[in-house]
Amino acid sequence: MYFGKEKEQNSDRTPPNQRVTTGWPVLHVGNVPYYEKDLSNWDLRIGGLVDRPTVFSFQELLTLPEASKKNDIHCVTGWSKFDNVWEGIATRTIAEHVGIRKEAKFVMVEAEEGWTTNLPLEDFLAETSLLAYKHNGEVLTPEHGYPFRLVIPHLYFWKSAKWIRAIKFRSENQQGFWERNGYHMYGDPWKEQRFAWD
Ligand SMILES: Nc1nc2c(c(=O)[nH]1)N[C@H]1C(S)=C(S)[C@@H](COP(=O)(O)O)O[C@H]1N2
Ligand SMILES: [Mo]
Repeated sequence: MYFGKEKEQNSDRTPPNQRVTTGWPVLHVGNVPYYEKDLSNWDLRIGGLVDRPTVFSFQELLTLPEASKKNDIHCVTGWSKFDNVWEGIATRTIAEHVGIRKEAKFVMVEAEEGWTTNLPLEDFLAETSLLAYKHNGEVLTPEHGYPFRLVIPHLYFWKSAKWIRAIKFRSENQQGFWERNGYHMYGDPWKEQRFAWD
C-alpha cells in the first residue's frame, strides 16, 4: 500500500492515527454479490417509521434527482483517502420521498448477506451523506459496492454500507454487524471512536 507524504499525514484533514493512502483498499466480510446485468434481481427497500414505505428498482432510483459530493473517507483500520468524488442520490432526497416520521431517531442499513450497520438519523441525513453509484467518475466496481453503497464520510467508513438492500428508520438504536462485534455505536474518526469502549 502506498502512503501519502509526511505533509499530508500532519494536515488537519487527517484524524488521529490515520494514514493517507492514494490507493483504495477493499474491505468487507462475506462475498461480493452477483447481480443480473439488468439488475432485475436487485431492489432497495425503505421502511420502518416512514409514511410511504417504498421498494425501489434500480431504474426507479435513477429517476430521483442526482447529487455529487466530494469528501475524505476514514477507515477504522487506519487508512484515509482524500478527495473522493461520489455521484448518486442524497440521503435527504430518499428521506423526502418516503416521509420520515418524527418518532424516527435512528437508521438501520441492511446490505447483502444480512450485513448491517446503524447510525443516528441526523448523521444519515447530513448534507454530506449519499447513496453512491459512481466514484471518481466511474461506476462502482462490484468490490466497492455496486450498484449502490451508502457514503457517510464523517463517520468511520464501516458505516458506509456496500451493496445496500434496505434502509429502516427506527425509534431505538440497535447494533449492526460490527457494532455487535465490539465496534463503536457512533464511530467518529476525530474522537477515535473505534471500539465500544473508546
Ligand atoms: N455490505 C458491507 N458493507 C461494508 C462492509 C461489509 O463488510 N459489508 N465493510 C465496511 C468496512 S469495515 C469498510 S472499511 C468499508 C470498505 O469499503 P471499500 O472496500 O470500498 O474500501 O466498507 C464498509 N461497508
Ligand atoms: Mo473497515
